[in-house]
Amino acid sequence: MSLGGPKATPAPVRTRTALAPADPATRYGAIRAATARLAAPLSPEDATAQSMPDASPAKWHLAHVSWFFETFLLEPLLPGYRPFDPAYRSLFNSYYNGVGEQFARSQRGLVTRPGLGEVLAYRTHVDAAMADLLARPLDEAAAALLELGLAHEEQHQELLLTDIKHLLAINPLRPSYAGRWPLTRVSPVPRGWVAFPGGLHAIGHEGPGFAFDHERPRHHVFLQPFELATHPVTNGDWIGFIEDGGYLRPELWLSDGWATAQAQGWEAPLYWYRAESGWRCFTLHGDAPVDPHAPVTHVSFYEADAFARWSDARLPTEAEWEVAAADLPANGNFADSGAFHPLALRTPPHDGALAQLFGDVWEWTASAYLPYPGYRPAEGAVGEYNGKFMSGQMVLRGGSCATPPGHIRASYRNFFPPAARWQFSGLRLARDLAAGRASSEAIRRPRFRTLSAPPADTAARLADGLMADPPRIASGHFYDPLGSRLFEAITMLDAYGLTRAEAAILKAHAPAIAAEAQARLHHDFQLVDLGAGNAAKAESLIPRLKPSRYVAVDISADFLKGALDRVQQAHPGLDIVGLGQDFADRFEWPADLADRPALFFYPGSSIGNFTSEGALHFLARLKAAIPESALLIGADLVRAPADLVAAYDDPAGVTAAFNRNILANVNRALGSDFALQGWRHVACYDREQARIEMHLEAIADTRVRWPGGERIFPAGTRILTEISTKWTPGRLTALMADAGFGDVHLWTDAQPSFAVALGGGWRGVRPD
Ligand code: AVI
Repeated sequence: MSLGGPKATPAPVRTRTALAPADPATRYGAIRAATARLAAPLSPEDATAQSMPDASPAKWHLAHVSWFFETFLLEPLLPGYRPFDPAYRSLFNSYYNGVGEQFARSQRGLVTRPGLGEVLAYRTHVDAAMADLLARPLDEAAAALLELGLAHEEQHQELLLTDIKHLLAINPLRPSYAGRWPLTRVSPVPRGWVAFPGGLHAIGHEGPGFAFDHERPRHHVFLQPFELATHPVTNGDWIGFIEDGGYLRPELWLSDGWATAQAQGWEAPLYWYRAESGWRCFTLHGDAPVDPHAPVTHVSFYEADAFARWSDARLPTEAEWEVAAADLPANGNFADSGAFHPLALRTPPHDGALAQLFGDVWEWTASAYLPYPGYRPAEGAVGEYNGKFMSGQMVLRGGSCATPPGHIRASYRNFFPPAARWQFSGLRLARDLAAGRASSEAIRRPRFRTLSAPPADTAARLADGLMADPPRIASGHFYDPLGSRLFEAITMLDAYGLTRAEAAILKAHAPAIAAEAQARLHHDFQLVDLGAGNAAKAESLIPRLKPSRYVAVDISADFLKGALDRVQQAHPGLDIVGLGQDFADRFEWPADLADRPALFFYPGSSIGNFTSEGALHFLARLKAAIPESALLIGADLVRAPADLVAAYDDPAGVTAAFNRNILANVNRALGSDFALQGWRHVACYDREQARIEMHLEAIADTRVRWPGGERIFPAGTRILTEISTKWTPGRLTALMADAGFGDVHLWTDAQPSFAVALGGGWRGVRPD
């Protein structure tokens, strides 16, 4: 079998190399003492119970590793050795048919005698005899068996931790195995990609030093060019998967995985639960919040595979993983850190480097656990160690926070069935790289997702609006594909100068705006384009602002696809996300995208389409979603009413068509029977409220029906479809400050007809 476990010293060390090679007796003593330290916090009751057939009681682990030395070294090699208790030969035999009978694995927790004290005495007995044996010269075969026994004990150290975690997690008191681990804030590190060339590579163990039989022989594999993510998938990434219905969408899953997820009711990693304050989980330090920046763990191969598909990526093969790891020191967060939990990456890896390859979490690979070409199990019963498990299991690489330091190496192969979740198992993404491409930058693709309001809710709210006095339709319903095209046409009308005025300001003041934005944000920030449409406005900003991520938000992710492909071509290294969301109606921000400060970009005076309370509420929600954010906003200014009305009532009738199209969208969403030609477009200016109002006026008495309701609109009845507030610099500045985007800097055109304002960021929240 394959696995690892820790040496429990409490210092929070992040790098540790292998135990220095020492004489066999010293090495034996150190590893046995490490096991005893790991078991020390456990009561006899803790050590006896078994939580499931896959997990063994700590007492059994303590005894079985001693049994291994007794059976394979002491009995055959130490003259006169007397077993501690001959009955232990089958009681603590795990799966070695060559040794004889085995006690049922699923009933190990029912063995109350021998008690923990007797098992510890058994260990002492074996240690004394091993001291005798190790005082004599060992031949090569005996030395190899000793190394195997030590590696075996280290594997059970890891199992002892994962099995006790599974047991304690069942207890509603959520007891802690070890004292609390201090939670520290880290700066999130964005995922990057590291490219590897295709061609012939060698993998497998060769040369001196211990390795399990299944790591041999070293052999050649042919790989296509590929790239690996700089670090493992994080909890924040995983929350994004959950929120996007990852556990509810069979198309993301392998058939067996989907069946298992359904049968076992998976909706999050093992040990997670949803609390009012957010996701929490059970750790070896007891109950804790899920750290969004730490690697996700306790996911099965099936979940890892579904996540990779959702991410438009895949799991690496074990050969790809080993090629990437081959020259790296096996340092990381192993069991000696005392964390017993994966930790967030603190600093970004330098260019071209992979982080957290060793330690933290075992990384599932896409590779089935199979023999390497030319593999031969060892002779005798120890030949049962690995080879007979080469069916129905998947390979994991890299070790975990429960693996003892020095136990792991680049060629190390761990394996578990694809549904197993109780190990510290996570994943790192991989992608194919087109031949000849030197880096991933060239083939990055935008990612898309949709956060939609439940349709029943939408219909109910539409019906309420139609029954209200005066009746109204929320202006979000303008923007189906035709509505978006009509709006684009509006922006080109002579009378509608707003879009051009804004573009001119953004262009004329681009260096100053970029300097202001950069002064207010961490160098690693995301540009969040609210109402991105064709992304043209953001495209002019990106080269100057240099965000690390561009998130385009619009009512439908589908509208964004063409535009974002174009932006990606122009900026191959940029992380691009298209988010479909009616954000003006209900703004939500995915947790995995809250990993870095944001510059919210809300151009086009769309803020005017809210009521004044609505505008404040919306901007305040942006601020609350990402407190370290800044806001770059465009606002149409108050000017002569006749000019304003002309902008919303063009002689060509484009705005009228745009307005009437809302009825077609309502018919689709509500199932109503509005006849579009029965309604007249009206635009007027309310001086008191400084706002344009658009209405649709019934030309004649009109009855409109929808499932569950109807209303007669007498001729002349107006349905309010949009308000478009006009601003003064003072009112805009006050709104921004009230929402938390203070310290406002404002630019206008000469007339002035339009203002672009920037507020917030760390300068905006600094106390004066
Ligand atoms: C999207 N929004 C800012 C436009 C506006 O001017 O209020 C919508 C619009 N309605 C008619 N023309 C343009």
